[in-house]
Formats: sequence, structure tokens, C-alpha cells
Amino acid sequence: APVLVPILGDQLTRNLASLRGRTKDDTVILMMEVWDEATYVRHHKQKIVLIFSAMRHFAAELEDAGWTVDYVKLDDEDNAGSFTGEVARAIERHDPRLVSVVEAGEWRVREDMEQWADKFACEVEILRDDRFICSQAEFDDWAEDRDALRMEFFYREMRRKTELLMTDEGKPEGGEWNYDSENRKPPKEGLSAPERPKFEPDEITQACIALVEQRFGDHFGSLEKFRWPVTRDEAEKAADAFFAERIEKFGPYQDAMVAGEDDLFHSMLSTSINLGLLDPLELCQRAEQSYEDRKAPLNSVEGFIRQLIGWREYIRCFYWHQMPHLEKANALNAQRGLPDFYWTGETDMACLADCIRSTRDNAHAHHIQRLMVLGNFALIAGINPREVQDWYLVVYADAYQWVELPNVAAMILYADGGKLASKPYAASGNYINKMSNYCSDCTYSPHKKTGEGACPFNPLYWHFMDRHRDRLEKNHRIGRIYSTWDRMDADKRQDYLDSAEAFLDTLTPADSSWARNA
Ligand code: FAD
Ligand code: DLZ
Ligand code: SF4
Repeated sequence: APVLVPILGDQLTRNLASLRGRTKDDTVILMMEVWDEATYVRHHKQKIVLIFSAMRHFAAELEDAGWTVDYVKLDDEDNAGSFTGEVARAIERHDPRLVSVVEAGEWRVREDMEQWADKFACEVEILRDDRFICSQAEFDDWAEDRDALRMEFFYREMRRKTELLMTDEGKPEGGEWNYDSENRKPPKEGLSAPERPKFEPDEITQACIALVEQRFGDHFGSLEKFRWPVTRDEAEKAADAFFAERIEKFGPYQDAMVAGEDDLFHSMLSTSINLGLLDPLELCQRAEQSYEDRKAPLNSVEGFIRQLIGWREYIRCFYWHQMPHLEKANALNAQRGLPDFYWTGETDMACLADCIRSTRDNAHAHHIQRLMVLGNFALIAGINPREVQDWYLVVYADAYQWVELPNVAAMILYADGGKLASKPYAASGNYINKMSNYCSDCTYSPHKKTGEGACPFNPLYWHFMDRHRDRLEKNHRIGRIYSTWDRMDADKRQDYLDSAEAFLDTLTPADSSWARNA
């Protein structure tokens, strides 16, 4: 009897714990396209094409290398529709002596997986996903006895562990751990980046596009610009181009936004990393090499490494540390429905319209757009976390709940009450105006504070600060802002609050059927 190795859609690497040490004649690999995963939210069409195409390519690669792959397609007759149902059917087909699987990245799936040992009449082993640098036990140890779980201190541990950008004396390269203050250059007039490699859909991807148009045609998003890497080879080409052409300016312009420049100097590698096509540690080592070869400055290389061994690792462990309650957290008691323009893109706010357009066309927006435009608006307008979480999970091709949820609930919405972020990332139009060229093309003016034509972020910012005064006044990083508020005339303050209320009254809540099937 063979060993059955189920490989999930975001575990697409031969360096998977469940494949290590296995022999080809003794192993059946199971891959499953299932309805439950394709519809637990109504994913962007590009996201489904990406995952199915990458799965089909990976299965073909394994078969070429001599492995036995049992691949279940979405349209296969008798498809049970769920991982558990499909593993049960595969056990009947192959009568394995052992099911060996790597733990799922998402709570929802892991809960099901943990039932397998009881459900199935064969042994089941669930292995740790060692594609991540930090184990949960390590994080839990670190987090014990800490009220606030700040990324910065975790990140320093990871630098020591990986020895990335460390001197022989055990000091951080250049003397500082973090060059975040050198990652905030506003865009110069006409700032643009070299075009990233685009991968034309091959036959396999075209078949997935046809399938998705047919079965999920009414999901959010457009398929026209689908150019994501779907194999390890393509993903490596995308990484090569980043290290050759964009990493140098990645650091300085990390927080810059330019209308119509959808990628700027970002790596655009998150979809490939999350699928398993690229190894994050290898990418960090390549980044370090570009610093050593003097091809990229320290603020770019440190910034990139921080995102991967700092933020990405930390976010994942934070998720498991805080689940299941993180999904329901709503510390600021935000209750407003998600405005329908998040789906339609129809808004006069030029910044939001551009970020939503990029999201619809590319199933992607870069970090500062997700954080300071789309996220900041949801925070200060008081949108309820569940709908914001669903939106982010649907619309981005790199979105899995383990990475989406901490970023949304804790980072942008402060719904965890400040375990992750030391203060809410609330900002007025001034910030967006400084970091982008959006405002020059907007109906609203960032300089106008209230009333007709005022940038809505301005009154919403003060409305937010005012309504959460009790909680935020005590926060040493943001509390001082209340002296500015208190110095304003009572009339001026009232103007802000009235303008914000008037604007909020114009918002139309979206229909929930955009995100979830009834
Ligand atoms: P780069 O700017 O080139 O960064 C390099 C890599 O660092 C990324 O590929 C990613 O793997 C990692 N990274 C950077 N920031 C983060 C972060 N905050 N959390 C985890 N990893 C990070 N990223 C996802 O992969 N999936 C998501 O569902 C997701 N949702 C997000 C939601 C919100 C509200 C915010 C603010 C951020 C979210 N991010 C998410 C993080 C980040 O925006 C994306 O990883 C990034 O935009 C991907 O583009 P890139 O590969 O060009 O990133
Ligand atoms: C996101 C997704 C989708 C849309 N479809 C599938 C699928 O049909 N089969 C599969 O193996 N994985 C899919 N995925 C990714 C899974 O949701 C992801 O692997 C788990 O949720 C991680 O816990
Ligand atoms: Fe966005 Fe306000 Fe600038 Fe318009 S004026 S682009 S709404 S920040």
C-alpha cells in the first residue's frame, strides 16, 4: 500500500515536508480542485485562474519527473467538492497505508484536516509547514508575557536567526536594524518603473480561463490582463527581473503612489511566494547578495528583507496566535456597510478609484495602496471588519486568510485593539497628496478642509479621532493630536463633524452577494 500525499493549492513546491524522503514508486500525490475552496468567498477571477493553472502546471511537472499524481479537476464527475470528501475518495481508490499532509495555512481548512485521523480508516500525519522560517512554538514563546506584539522586536530575532545583514560581530549591517525612515520618498514628477515580465497565458492557463469564465463568470474582476507567473520557472524569471531592474529603487519609493503605475518598484512576487513557487529565504539571500555586490543600497535591501522575514513571518504567526477570535474582533465597534464603490470603482475620489481599478484589472494593489488609501478609508469611515475582510480576501490574487486577516483586522482596522499596531494608521488627504500624484486629478482638493469640494479624508479623519477620543487620547503615539483639535474654534470642529456626516450619508452599502454566495 502506498503513501497518499495530498498537496493543497498553496503548497506547490517539491521541497514540501510531505515529499521529503518519499520514493516515487511508493507514493501517490493527490491534488484537488474543489468547489468549497473556489467559493468560500467569491474570489477574483484571476485568483482562481492563477491557483488552478499553477496547480495543473505543478502536477504536470511532477509527472514528468516520474511521480504518480492523482489530479482531480473541478469538472470531474463525482468531484466531492471538498478536501475532506476528495481525500476520502482517494483513500478508496488507492488504499494507502498512510496519509501524509502538510498543515493547511488557513484555520478553516486546518480544522477539517484535524478530523481526518478520526474519519479515515488509515493513519494520518500532519506535518509542520517548514517553508516558514519561524515555527509557531518559537513565536508563542516569544509572545508569552508580552501585551503588545511588535513586529520590530520579532524581526530582530529573525535577523539573528537567519544571519541576514548581520556583521561578524553580530551587529546589524550599517548600524541600524531598520531603515524604514528611508523608505518614504514621495514620487518625483513622471516617476515610472521598468515594465515587469509578463507571462502570456499558455494552453493550460487558457483552459483555466475558459473554466473560470464559465463557472465563475460573475465573480469580481477582469481576466484580460492575466499575466501572473504560473510555474517555478516563470516565477524565477520574475524574480530575476526584480533583482536586475527594480530593487535599487524599491527602498526609497516603497511608499510612493503614481496613478496608472500599478507595480512601481515592488517585486510583484507575493503570488508566487504564497503559492510555494518561490522560497522567501532564497529571495532574501539574493537581496543580500545585491547589497554585497553594490547593486542595491542598504535601505532597499533591508526594506525587502524586512517585509519577508519580518512582516510576512510575523503576520503568519500572529494569525495562529490570535485565531479564532481575530476573525470576529471589532475593538472600535465599526458597523457601517462597505460602500459599493469598493466593487464598482465608481467614486469621485481619484485615489480610491485608481486603487480599485488596479485591483479589478490586476487582482493586485501595492502595499501602500492597500494600507493608506483603501485601508485608511475603511478605518476612518468606520466600515465593519467582516465586510472589509471579505473584500480583501476576494480581490487579491495573493490573498489567503493567514496573511489577509492580520493585515486587515489588526493592521488597517485596529480591530484587535492594538496588539499588532501601536496606533491606528489614520491619515487625512495631506498624506495621500504628499505620497502620490492622485490629488492633481481629483474633483476634491486635499487643501480644502470642510464643505463642498473638500477631500473627504479630511473631515473623516477628525470624525474618527473625535469619536474614538476615549481610547486614543491615552495612546502616546497619537494622543497629542487632540491638543490640535482642542485649539480649533468650536465652529470649525463642528464643520468637520458635519462635513463628515454629510459625506457618510452619501455612501451606498454594497450588496453582500459580491463577496459570498447566498
Ligand atoms: P513587495 O512590496 O515587493 O514586498 C515583498 C514581499 O514582502 C511581498 O511579496 C510579501 O510576500 C511580503 N510582504 C510585504 N508586506 C507584507 C505584509 N504586510 N504582510 C505579509 N507579507 C508582506 N500580502 C499577501 O501576500 N496577501 C494578502 O492577502 C495581503 N493582504 C494585505 C492586506 C492589507 C490591508 C495590507 C495593508 C497588506 C496586505 N498584504 C498582503 C501585504 C502586501 O500588501 C503584499 O504582500 C504586497 O503588496 C505584495 O506585492 P509585492 O510582492 O510587490 O510586495
Ligand atoms: C484559494 C484556492 C482555490 C480558489 N481553490 C483551490 C482548490 O480548488 N484546490 C486547492 O487545493 N486549493 C485551492 N485554493 C487554495 C486553498 O484555499 C488553500 O490551499 C488553503 O485554503 C490553505 O489553507
Ligand atoms: Fe484622494 Fe482626497 Fe487626494 Fe482626492 S483629494 S485623490 S480623495 S486624497
